[in-house]
Amino acid sequence: MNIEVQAAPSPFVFDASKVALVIIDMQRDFIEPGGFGESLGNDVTLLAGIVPTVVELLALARDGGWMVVHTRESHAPDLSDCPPAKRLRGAPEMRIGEPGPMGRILVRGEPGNAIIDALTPIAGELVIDKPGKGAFYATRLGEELATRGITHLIFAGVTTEVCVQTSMREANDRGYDCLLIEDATASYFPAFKEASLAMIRSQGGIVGWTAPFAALKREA
Ligand code: C5J
Repeated sequence: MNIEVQAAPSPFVFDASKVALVIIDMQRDFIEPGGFGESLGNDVTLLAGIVPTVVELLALARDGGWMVVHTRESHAPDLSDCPPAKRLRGAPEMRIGEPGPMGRILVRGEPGNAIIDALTPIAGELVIDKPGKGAFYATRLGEELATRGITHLIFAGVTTEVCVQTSMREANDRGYDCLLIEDATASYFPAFKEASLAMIRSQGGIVGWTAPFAALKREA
């Protein structure tokens, strides 16, 4: 069944049997007070503010029987998947693998690396641990989507201009039509979020489409 969403820069049309919801990095360390994100001086309420909308979006996807993908930005405990160029950024005590307020920073299995309780994946949903900002780099996501015949991706999560935008650009280059839900994504820097949304839908949708959750909910 085709669903047509009033999106920008034009309607986004998808077949519900060929769509996946991709929720990027809704992890405790980025979103919860007392986590790594806040320890860097960020206002995490900006990210926490989208949680109710992402919860509703996830419920809609589950009700519709869509494929659901959750990603986590994470590294192996021995950091073998973390290139020095990534590990050596920022203040030494705040680097990947160092002890953070919720366990070792961005290390798989640590408390802060978990997806927040409100969005805990359920059986049948795909969880992708990604060592990069993009969800396709060094992961099996491409193969998993191809196996299921997915052609369209609906994105949500954090942060808009980093892991969400990178993943959407990777997907766009791989031939997926991508819709970003405007009120289901956030940044610590609101101006960066707005710029990312504008960039994505510029020039006829050079990276993809954007729409508020209400526009999707009306049709799906
Ligand atoms: C994500 C980051 N998830 N901002 N990571 O966007 O470093």
